[in-house]
Amino acid sequence: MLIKKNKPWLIPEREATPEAVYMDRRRFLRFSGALGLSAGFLLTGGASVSGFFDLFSGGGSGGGRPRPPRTTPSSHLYPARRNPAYTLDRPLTDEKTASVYNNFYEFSSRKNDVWSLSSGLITRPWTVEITGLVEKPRIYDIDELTRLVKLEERFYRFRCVEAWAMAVPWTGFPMTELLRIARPLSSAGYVRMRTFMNKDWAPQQRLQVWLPWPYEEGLTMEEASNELAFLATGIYGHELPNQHGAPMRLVVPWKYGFKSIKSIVRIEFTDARPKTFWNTLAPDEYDFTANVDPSVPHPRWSQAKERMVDTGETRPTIKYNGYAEYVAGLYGKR
Ligand SMILES: Nc1nc2c(c(=O)[nH]1)N[C@H]1C(S)=C(S)[C@@H](COP(=O)(O)O)O[C@H]1N2
Ligand SMILES: [Mo]
Repeated sequence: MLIKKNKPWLIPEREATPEAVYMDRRRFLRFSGALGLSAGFLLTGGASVSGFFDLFSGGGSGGGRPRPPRTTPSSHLYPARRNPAYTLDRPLTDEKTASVYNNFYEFSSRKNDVWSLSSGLITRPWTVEITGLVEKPRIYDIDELTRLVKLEERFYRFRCVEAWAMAVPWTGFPMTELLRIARPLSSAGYVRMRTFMNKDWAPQQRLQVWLPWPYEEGLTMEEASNELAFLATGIYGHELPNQHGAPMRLVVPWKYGFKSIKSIVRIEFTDARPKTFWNTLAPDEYDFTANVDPSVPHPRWSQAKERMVDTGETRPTIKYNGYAEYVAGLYGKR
């Protein structure tokens, strides 16, 4: 058949620039299954596979497409079983919109530039250090860590402090699983999480020297122990693409998006409240707790409403982003 004879996946590197390529992994897997291609072929990863898919997608060189997730030793874990306990009152956000509208200041402060500029992030090998006040401090390889847990898919609302919102199918595991593995001591009051520091990958860590790199975020132990706190390794049924915080990021859906730190390299249990990136920069605008609350305006704008990023539809903001039944108890009567 034509496809095999012409080996279209062997297209020249220059025709498979990350910027030009978008791979819908599910569709690709269907095609590869039909062609009898093996996991070994998939593991060759990168440009050749993407280029191959491109020929079927009708996509190709029309810029402005997100970079595909690379194939990794954990790719076969996707799509994971969906946990039906977490449902939504709104349709899922269109993947193409979500993947080109990102906050990831290490790469750019312009949302629609992040997906292309984050191609410099190298996510294998990748280690996550568990340290501080724990019984089992250890450095885990990311693929080792995901094998110690059971990945699941959850649909969550997501609300940025800038008043835009999404509805996202994340794949990952609850933070409580990490606590089970690490066994924090009773003296631990907080979890501090840190993003990579690498000026070769992330131009803004080199250029914006006044920012408090590396990006750090934190939760109280009570918050980290809540069933909603989630460590995401995937999105839309495949691994996280770089712009969403590969290979692992936090998702705390009752808090403003800046709490949901991306590309985590270190998780430390501590007895002191951690200094965090946005809170250090502008404490009056971004507080440590940062729970979604329509009645507390940002100093420069209202939080009463939110705008869905794909449809532009406006909805009223809901306290705790709609998750009061899970988390209101953490905060008493506030
Ligand atoms: N390391 C790091 N994590 C980060 C950010 C960042 O700039 N750097 N931005 C935060 C903000 S403000 C938001 S709204 C979300 C955006 O996540 P998304 O791009 O996957 O939608 O990531 C959060 N995590
Ligand atoms: Mo945000």
